[in-house]
This record gives sequence, C-alpha cells and structure tokens, in this order.
Amino acid sequence: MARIRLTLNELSAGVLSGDKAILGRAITLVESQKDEDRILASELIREILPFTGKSFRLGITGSPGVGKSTFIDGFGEFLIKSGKKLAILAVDPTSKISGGSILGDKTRMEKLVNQSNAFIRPSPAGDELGGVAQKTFESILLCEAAGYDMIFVETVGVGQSETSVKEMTDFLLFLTIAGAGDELQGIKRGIMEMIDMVVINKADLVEAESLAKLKGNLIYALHLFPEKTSQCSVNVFACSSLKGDGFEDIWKSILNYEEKVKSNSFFDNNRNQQKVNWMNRSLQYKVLNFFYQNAEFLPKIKKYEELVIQNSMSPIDAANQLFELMKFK
Ligand SMILES: Nc1nc2c(ncn2[C@@H]2O[C@H](COP(=O)(O)OP(=O)(O)OP(=O)(O)O)[C@@H](O)[C@H]2O)c(=O)[nH]1
Ligand SMILES: [Mg+2]
Repeated sequence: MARIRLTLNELSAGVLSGDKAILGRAITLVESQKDEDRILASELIREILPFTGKSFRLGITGSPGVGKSTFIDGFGEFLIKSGKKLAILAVDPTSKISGGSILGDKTRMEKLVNQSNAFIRPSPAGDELGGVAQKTFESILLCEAAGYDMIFVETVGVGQSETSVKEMTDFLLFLTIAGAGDELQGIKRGIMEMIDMVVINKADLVEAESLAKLKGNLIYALHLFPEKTSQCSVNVFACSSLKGDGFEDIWKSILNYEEKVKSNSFFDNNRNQQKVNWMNRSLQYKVLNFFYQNAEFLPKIKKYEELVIQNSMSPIDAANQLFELMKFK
C-alpha cells in the first residue's frame, strides 16, 4: 500500500521535532530520483537549512572486516552515554556491485539499534557514487536539523568513497588492524594525507609489544607528511571495539581537535569550502546529466562516436564540435 505523501510542513515540522520516522522518510525523499520528489526535497532542505551545521561530522573508513561496524556500535554507545545524540549514515560504493550495503543490516549494531538517541540509516542503493554522496550530504543536514549533534559517516575504503566522505565531514578516522604485517602498505596512497586519526582495532588480539611497534611505525610514517592545514597532528590509538577498550583516549583526542580547529578557524574555513565544493559538484552533475540524458543530443553524440571510431575526426575535434552544438541550447 502506498504511503500517504507528507506535505512540506509535515516533513519539516517532523524533522525539526526529532521524529525518527519522519526523518527516515525525509531522507528517502532526498534520495529519490523522481522529479516531483526532488522539488519537494529542495524545499525541505531550504526550510531546515537554518537549523543545520551544529554537529560534529566524523567520517570512518577502513578495509572490509577491520571492524568499522563493531567500532561504531561500541564507540557510539560510549558517546551516547556521555550525552550525545548520534546519527549514522553511510556512503557505500560497493552496494551497486554486491547488491548488499554497509549498515544494511541494522542488527549488526546491536548496542545502538534500540537506543533512543541513535539513528541508523542504511546506505542508499544504486546510482553512481557522485549522486549517492550528494544525497548523503543532504541527509547530514536533515539529521542535524533533527537534533543529532554527532554524525558518523561510514565508508568502505575502496575507490573514491573516502574522498567523498572527507569532503562532507570535519574529521576522518582511519580504522586498521594489527598483525597483517603490511599495515603501512595497507594504507593506500593518498589516504595518509586525508586522515585525521588512525585507530588500530582488535588490539585484544595482539601482544602489547607488537602493538607498540606498529604504533611507532605508524607515527613515524605519518610524521613524514607535511603539516596539515588544520595544524593538528595525526594521532594513533589502539582499541578493542569488541571489549570497549580505548574509547576514552580516542574521544579526548577528537575533542582536542575540535577545540583547536574551532579556535584557529580551520573548522569554519573547511566547512565553507565544502559547501562551495558541493555547489560546484551539483552543478557539474546537472550539466553532465543535461548533456548525456538529453534525447536530442544523444543521437548526435553517437554520430560523433562513429566518426571518431572511423578516424574521420579526432576525439578532441569531435568533443569541440559537440560542445559548440550544445552550448547555446
Ligand atoms: N577480537 C576482536 N574482533 C573484532 C573487533 N572488532 C570487530 N571484530 C570482529 O571482526 C569482524 C568484522 O567486524 P565488522 O565490524 O563487521 O567489520 P567491518 O569493518 O564493518 O566490515 P565490513 O562492513 O564488511 O567492511 C566481526 O567478526 C567482529 O566481531 C575487536 O576489537 N576485537
Ligand atoms: Mg561494516
């Protein structure tokens, strides 16, 4: 049975009052591809925009199986106990391929699933990453308007997803494990520059000595990078998400970071830059869709593809001519 469509007023009042069911429906709305939903979604975002921005946005990334879900469950419970309202979202580049999705099974977060101060949202399925990421950004805004002051955005460390999560959060936490022997190589190129903290999970499975050695290696490796614009160093911690050991130090360090970046104005500058980036990315997305989903242009693109294949025209010339054709539409 189709559900009755909520009005703009019902949606915004529901979100602002912290109604979880309505927040869920509002997120479904911003995730929708339908034109009429996009219009309502834009109106809703406009309504709630003045009530956004007052959370700390924390990205969590790491290879499959390192314990991200378990960490979020344990650390999330720790934060809720200290008075936080926590929303958990996901950017999942693998859902399209695997058909599954991270956070797909809420029961994996046993501690959080029944907490009144936790909101867990499975990752949006389908669509390409750019679109999904943009919707997650809007979902963050909705959660903030609903009163969540801590937002976790989880992603599996593959592909472009870390970059997307970095661009919508205030802090990127990289979760890894000891014992694989190649932890340093395990941190992909490019990731080191992005992360704000490394947490070695499953510390309960490793000898203290090898843990200390790994920590030292990581600190040394991180030390080789130039100072971050945030002026904060990247700290390394160990924890056991299963046993709940180590959360206290991680939290203290995040609080220190927050205090520092708010006083040196990196926090605001970064958020401003992110907003501008999202505007430009949305525009690029629209421009691309305008060209590539346009019934009038598609046959022309096909025609030029043929010319390029037959060597009758260089790819650059073809692109230039197509652009000229489309430019004044
Ligand atoms: N011993 C131990 N096991 C852990 C710890 N954290 C997670 N695990 C186990 O590691 C396995 C994977 O944990 P998940 O939390 O599902 O890992 P994930 O990173 O979310 O995995 P994906 O969602 O598949 O990327 C599970 O069997 C957990 O019980 C820990 O601190 N200690
Ligand atoms: Mg997981």
